[in-house]
Amino acid sequence: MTVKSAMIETSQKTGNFITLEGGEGVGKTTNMGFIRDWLSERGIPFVTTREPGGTPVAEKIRHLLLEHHEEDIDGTAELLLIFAARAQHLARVIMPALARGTWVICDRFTDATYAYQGAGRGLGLEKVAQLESLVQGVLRPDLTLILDVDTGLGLSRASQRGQLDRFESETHAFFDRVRQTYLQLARENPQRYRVVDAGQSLVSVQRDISAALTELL
Ligand code: Z5A
Repeated sequence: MTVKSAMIETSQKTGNFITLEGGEGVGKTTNMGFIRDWLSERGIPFVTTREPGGTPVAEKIRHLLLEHHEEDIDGTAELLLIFAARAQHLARVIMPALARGTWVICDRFTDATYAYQGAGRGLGLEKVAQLESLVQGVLRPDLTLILDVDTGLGLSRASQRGQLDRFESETHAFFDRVRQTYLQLARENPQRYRVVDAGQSLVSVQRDISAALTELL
């Protein structure tokens, strides 16, 4: 595949593209179920998917990224693996769905790369922006829901799930940088992002998600 053919033809996009973001234990998986029900009740055609992953090949890259290795994974290698998985996911799942008018709800997307690799790993936001342009062209989500919770509370929710993967084993300071970067992205582009206080009760979180989705209709 040439670099040019990997670029996204956004002129073919008609469905809405919604991404769900946030640090550890913010409740993305829990609230994905709510979003599915919300769309089904309104008869809106949709697919749900996730990153890294979303296709068989991209899921293999996810496995490589999340598992522990004896050899340290270099930060730039990690960044490129994430965008390799994303290119595959865009070409095989996201763009075809949007082109046929299906909404795509994705558990994490490029904002996670800004937050985790750009800030968490300290690679810098500019490198992420360069790869974002290369892989996505001008495609950006129509709506990004950032589930925001105090870092300590998120980590304590996540820690109840047992064995920690390669990211979950990071420090509190790492996850603070992740959180602050998400909030910075939201401040810089308030049209696209909605920050939801994920420290509230689930009912209140879902009321806020519902309000943000309604704005898209
Ligand atoms: N990653 C990256 O580095 N760069 C990238 O570009 C991308 C990803 C795309 C995998 O992501 C890792 O990939 C991720 C970043 C990296 N690493 N980490 N760590 P993931 O999304 O699959 O993994 P995750 O972030 O760990 O998500 P998760 O494990 O699925 O957590 P969650 O979905 O946000 O939370 P949850 O499972 O729905 O909820 C956690 C618990 O809290 C659960 O017991 C709930 O019942 C409870 N909960 C949820 N909401 C509430 C409220 N409101 N009140 C009380 N309790 C609640």
